[in-house]
Amino acid sequence: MKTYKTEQIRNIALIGNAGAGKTTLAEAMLFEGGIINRRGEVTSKNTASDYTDIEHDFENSVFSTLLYTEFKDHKINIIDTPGMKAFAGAVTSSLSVTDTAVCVINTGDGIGAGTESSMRIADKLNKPVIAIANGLDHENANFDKILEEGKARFGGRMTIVQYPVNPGNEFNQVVDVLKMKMYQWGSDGGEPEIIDIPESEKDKADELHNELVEKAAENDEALMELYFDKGTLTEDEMRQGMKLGMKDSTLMPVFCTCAKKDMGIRRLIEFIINIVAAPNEYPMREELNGKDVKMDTDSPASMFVFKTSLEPHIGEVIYFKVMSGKISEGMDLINTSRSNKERLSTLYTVAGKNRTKVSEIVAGDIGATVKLKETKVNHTLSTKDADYKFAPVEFPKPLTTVAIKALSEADEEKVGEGLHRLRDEDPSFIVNFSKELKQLIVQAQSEYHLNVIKWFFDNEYKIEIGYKTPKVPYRETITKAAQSDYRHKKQSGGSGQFGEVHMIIEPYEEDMPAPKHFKIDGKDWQVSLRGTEEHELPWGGKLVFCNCIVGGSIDARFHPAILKGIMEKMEEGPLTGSYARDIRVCIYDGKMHPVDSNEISFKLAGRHAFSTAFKNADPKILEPIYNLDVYTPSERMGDVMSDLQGRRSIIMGMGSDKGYEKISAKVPLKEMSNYTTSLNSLTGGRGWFTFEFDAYDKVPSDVQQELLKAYEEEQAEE
Ligand SMILES: Nc1nc2c(ncn2[C@@H]2O[C@H](COP(=O)(O)OP(=O)(O)O)[C@@H](O)[C@H]2O)c(=O)[nH]1
Ligand SMILES: [Mg+2]
Repeated sequence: MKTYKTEQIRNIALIGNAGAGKTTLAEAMLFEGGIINRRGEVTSKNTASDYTDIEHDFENSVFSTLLYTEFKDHKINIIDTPGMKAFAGAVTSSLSVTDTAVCVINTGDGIGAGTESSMRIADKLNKPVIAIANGLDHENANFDKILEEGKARFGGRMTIVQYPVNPGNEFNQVVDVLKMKMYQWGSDGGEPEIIDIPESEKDKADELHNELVEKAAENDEALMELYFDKGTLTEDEMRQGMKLGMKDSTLMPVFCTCAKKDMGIRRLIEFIINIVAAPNEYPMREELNGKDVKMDTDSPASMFVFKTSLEPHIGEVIYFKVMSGKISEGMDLINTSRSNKERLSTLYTVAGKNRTKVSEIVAGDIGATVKLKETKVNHTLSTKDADYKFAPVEFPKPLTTVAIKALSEADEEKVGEGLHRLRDEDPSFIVNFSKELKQLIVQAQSEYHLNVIKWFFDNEYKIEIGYKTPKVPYRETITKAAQSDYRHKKQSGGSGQFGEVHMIIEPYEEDMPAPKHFKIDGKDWQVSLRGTEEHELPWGGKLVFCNCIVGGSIDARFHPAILKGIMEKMEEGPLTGSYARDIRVCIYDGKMHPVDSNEISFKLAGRHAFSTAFKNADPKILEPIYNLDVYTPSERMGDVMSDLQGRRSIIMGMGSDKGYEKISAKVPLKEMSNYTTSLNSLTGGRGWFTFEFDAYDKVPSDVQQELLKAYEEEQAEE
């Protein structure tokens, strides 16, 4: 294969709804570039992209796929992304290493929720976008509707470069208002006939041409002046203006294709070569060691890993972008994220399932290697001296949480291993074992995302797993002061055990005054404070331990044991075994025995006294409350609202944001399970949300009763 210079490289990502035609478009682009010599079909499971078993089973892209095509002395790296919202992680990492998003829209269908979600990611990462109106041969292809919907959702930036003359089954003509020519294809697509715009289309073409010229000129004063002087712009001037408009997200040029019949592909490739700049013309990815990195071949070599995947017969394949210098076969680099050396024994340029060995990959280009020791997604490899470390891809936060379990206990360890392997490949889900809940927790983007994990366990690891709603990390606290004392006494043979502790406990609050006087059940108590220890609890909240002992009734050497006893009970709350928090304990009296008192005795006395006091202090269960921001199309607002009300939520605010209604609410975590699925079905997949832990709050008394009952039953079973 030819070696390319940085200036000859273009990096794009195909984004958009599942079924829009991205994988088919990629196939046509490879075919046009001569990379493959016949076009596969998604339905025949023989495309260059979508080549894995799971994608064949799901009949959908699940991963991002690296591909490339070659055209007129340029190499275009194409990353085909999966369209479903579940795979937002793959869209994010793909856009992070490419310079322009090519957003494919199915004109026989509609914009689609996956398109919107991918576009949100492209916008967040400030990527220029080219829109493709694909599937113009569909019987019901409706170009105008797509344009109208697109403008409503993505703003007025959608600007026609091409429009179809005869959308529908017979589709084969496009008017190009940049070139001011008509393109016409034979039934096999491929190379078009370029002809003059027929009289019947002239007025429309002129009008759209002027719109495009204005849009191209509006981002640059010099161009604007030229336009006023001459009344038009040359093709080159327009390109220059369009480039600027795309960079500023004020212009999203619209092209027309029928990917399935290879119509409009060649023109699209040419446009990409002309309008997408070389990778070194875009801002450099942030470097974390404060180095000034240049994307040129003279700089020290470095590469950034954006994807890994385990592939049959070849092992783990590591996909990377060369950030600086040249990577050559046999080179040793340092993984600066792990500080170990890695040898790049084999380098590939990749067209989906087809890999070609190359001896060198230059700055800006994207390739793959194998047999690295410890290199994972988001790692940087660089020369030792350069010591570059690029900012990691920020993967989307998971939105669905489940507990996962092997159906057979013997497989438990393997489940953990399998999950970690999958997680290495897809950092948009998170795995951890919760010591508190005693459950293995998986957080993913959606239920569909969880189906992918299940598929791997069923088909590759051959381990049966099950998902369950995870337990809620409740907390316990008290709402009034209570007093109790406890004597631990044991006489067994020789030396005995003796410890007696008297305490008052009360709810802890920030900045509360020092303890002095209590009134408990009509009785007055006075204490005098000697010392205070404040303990931040690992599970949130505080335990404040006040020494109010007078007359040395308990030696200071036993205080740590008393604290330990209390802490043990805090860790396993008296109500439901959940962590307790926000309590102030005053130890004000007790008794020792000259011989039998020891640490264990005081620990037990502390523990029991605390437990009794806790139960008398009007204890309450606390639940985690989350701040939720939901975005919904306005016509679904009512349904989304009433669903939220059914989830014990408190609406905090409402507003409009980019054509969406935004609802902010506080919702108990317990009510959030299955929210991704519910919101999807309420909004036809278009709604989305973000949520974040806010605080713990008391559960309503009916919920408390339910939880106490459930805990009792659970205890009885054990
Ligand atoms: N009629 C027609 N079908 C298309 C076109 N592009 C793709 N398809 C079909 O639409 C289906 C989904 O295409 P695919 O490329 O997998 O979409 P992706 O999910 O965006 O990757 C496949 O069956 C394709 O053959 C097109 O331009 N016209
Ligand atoms: Mg696809």
